Amino acid sequence: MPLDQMSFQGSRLVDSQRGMMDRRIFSDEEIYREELEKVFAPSWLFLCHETVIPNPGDFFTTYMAEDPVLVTRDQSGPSKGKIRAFLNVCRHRGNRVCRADSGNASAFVCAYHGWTYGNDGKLIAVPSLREAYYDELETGKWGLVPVAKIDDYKGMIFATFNPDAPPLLDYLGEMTWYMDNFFDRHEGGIEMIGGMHKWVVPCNWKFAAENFAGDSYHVPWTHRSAVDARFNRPASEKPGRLVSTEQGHCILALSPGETADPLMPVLDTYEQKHAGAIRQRLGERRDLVNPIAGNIFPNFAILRTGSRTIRVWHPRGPNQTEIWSWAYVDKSAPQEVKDAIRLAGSRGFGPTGTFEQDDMDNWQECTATSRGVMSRRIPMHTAMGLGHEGFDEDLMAWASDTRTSESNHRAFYGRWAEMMDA
Ligand code: UNU
Ligand code: FES
Ligand code: FE
Repeated sequence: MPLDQMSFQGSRLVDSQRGMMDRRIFSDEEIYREELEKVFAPSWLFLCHETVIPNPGDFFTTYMAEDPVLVTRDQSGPSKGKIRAFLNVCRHRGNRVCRADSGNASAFVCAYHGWTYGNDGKLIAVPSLREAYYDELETGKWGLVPVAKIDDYKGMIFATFNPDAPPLLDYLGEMTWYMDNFFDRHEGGIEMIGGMHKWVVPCNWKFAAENFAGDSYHVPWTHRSAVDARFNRPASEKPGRLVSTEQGHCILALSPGETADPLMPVLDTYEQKHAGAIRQRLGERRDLVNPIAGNIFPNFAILRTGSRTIRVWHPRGPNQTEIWSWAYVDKSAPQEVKDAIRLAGSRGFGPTGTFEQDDMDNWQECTATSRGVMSRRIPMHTAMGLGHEGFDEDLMAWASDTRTSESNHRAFYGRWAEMMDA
């Protein structure tokens, strides 16, 4: 049955006032295509942390939604060290130019016919330029296509293909303080642990995003077996908060002093030792909330419980998500703390992790059931805590009374609907 045009409107699909949602947004191909255009293309998207490409000439390949992207650092000249990003698409027949995950290179040679690009994106060599193109190809016009804007917030590199996008700092808005709770707790910030995990899950990307945005509710239930096996401590008793900003960014916070770290004494000792200094660095708001998870709209998630991980939910059709996940550590942490976090990261939130498996199983079934003609007609219930939330002047954001709420789900889908309507 074809959908009528009106039903594409985000506000028809998502009723964030009543907390009801149309489940076709998780399975419909047309809605998915619209989402790539209206949600992903206008947004700032996360590329990588600067420590992934520390040296001149370093590169990293990723995706912005379905578009392959090459991130480079200028090798020499006055702009040495400058970070750029391009569509990783050959201007000739459209082959994906750089196939390596990361490395160091002064030029990129297309595997198909050999068009060659400098790491500043310029087209610098074309086989048979004279014999076949009669020297008439305007090579200056056929460099790799750069992103419209690229910037970083404390080493987290973002880019957008939208020339009209607001500056990154405005796009992140109040979320920067919440991000500092993950990435700027100590002098020197963070660094990535080398290597990363990539895996494909048969789920819609929004199930992963809403979970990290604020699904505190699932933790004691979905992850009960992992807690029983003492991979993690039981959920804390204190209420916590869910926090969301007008741009659709979301944070799940415990109450101050609470921890959701795995049962590893070395981590407890480290966190206790630095709690005072962190409070001083981050300021008074730390007395109100202790952020542990979040989703930067649309598809960049951060977590500091169980492990320290950041991840991108790359959409791959309505029914598939490619998860790219890194572990990170405070740069200044002692080696034994870094080792503990690496271990906790793969054990809990790697693709075979005790927590990750529980989550993926649920997300894929939520996705699969939204394909049934009958089952997709049932609205999705997103009404937990309605009316027990509001703008909080101290938190500078919309916040629920307790963290067991769906106020962040409503904020995330509310923003999604707003962009689909634009
Ligand atoms: O288990 C999770 N995916 C999770 C845990 C998400 C957010 C907060 C805590
Ligand atoms: Fe939440 Fe069933 S109890 S999906
Ligand atoms: Fe989970």
